[in-house]
Amino acid sequence: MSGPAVRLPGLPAASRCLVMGVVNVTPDSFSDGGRWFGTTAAIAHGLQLAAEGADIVDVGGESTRPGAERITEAEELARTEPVVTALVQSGITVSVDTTRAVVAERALAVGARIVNDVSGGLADPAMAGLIARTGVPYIVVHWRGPSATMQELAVYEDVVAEVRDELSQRVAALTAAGVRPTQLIIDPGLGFAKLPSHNWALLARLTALAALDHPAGPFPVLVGASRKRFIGRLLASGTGAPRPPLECDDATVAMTALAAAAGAWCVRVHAVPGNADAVRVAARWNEESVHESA
Ligand code: PMM
Repeated sequence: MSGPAVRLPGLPAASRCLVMGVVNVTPDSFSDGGRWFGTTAAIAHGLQLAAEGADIVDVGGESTRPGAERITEAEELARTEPVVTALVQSGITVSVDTTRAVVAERALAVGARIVNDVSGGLADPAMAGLIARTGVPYIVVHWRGPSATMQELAVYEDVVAEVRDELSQRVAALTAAGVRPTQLIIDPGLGFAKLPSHNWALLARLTALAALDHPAGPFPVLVGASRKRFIGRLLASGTGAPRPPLECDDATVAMTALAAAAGAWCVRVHAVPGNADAVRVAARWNEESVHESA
């Protein structure tokens, strides 16, 4: 992987894996059950995540849980824009989690610095042009289709090779539209058209994935494992009941330590403090491994 030291346009150079805190301005997200739905609650939560050590706060207005139906563009704008505006005004580095170019454009206009697109540009043909024009860092997530039907698309012969090929195709399409490779961060899209076994295979091969099939690789990698269902399944009780998402934060910290030690650029998490500690532990650990191999 290119590791955390990578430079992205408009962002300070990082000496360790970054922590992205999540603000879902939605009534129905799987990971936090709609606790931050409403402008005031969402802003307060974003401020808290930053105070706890989040380097970036990711603001999203549309739930991507499996089976979720889409909301209108107007609704998504009404949910995200005031929250992005307030967090930017407080000096926070904000990313906007959206698949719609219009929502991304409005967020950038009020000061968001990163676009996080779980469809990797596939959901909205206008997204590539916006990213090329604005030059901002863009998170390209592996995606095969909308949330309503994505689990039917979780069919792979070799998940690592296929995700790598499909992300390589997205990077080729984006650069053909004028996006510079230095703007791009890639993301395996854990849980997006993936079964638990697919997610684990991808996590174990992050370095292979980061190279992609592209001359500009390796790319910085973002890992979004926090509170996801496959962690809950791993930690299921004796009766087979999955561990609820809000009880998966300790396991998320373990995933963060492993991802950061493997060279991830950023982890996207719901609870910041433990993960902020984990990235520091991994950075110190890796520093020593560099000395050892020198
Ligand atoms: N997962 C969710 C939403 N946005 N963005 C990126 N880059 N990577 C992810 O894995 C990702 C994402 C799923 O929703 P959640 O907010 O409930 O975890």
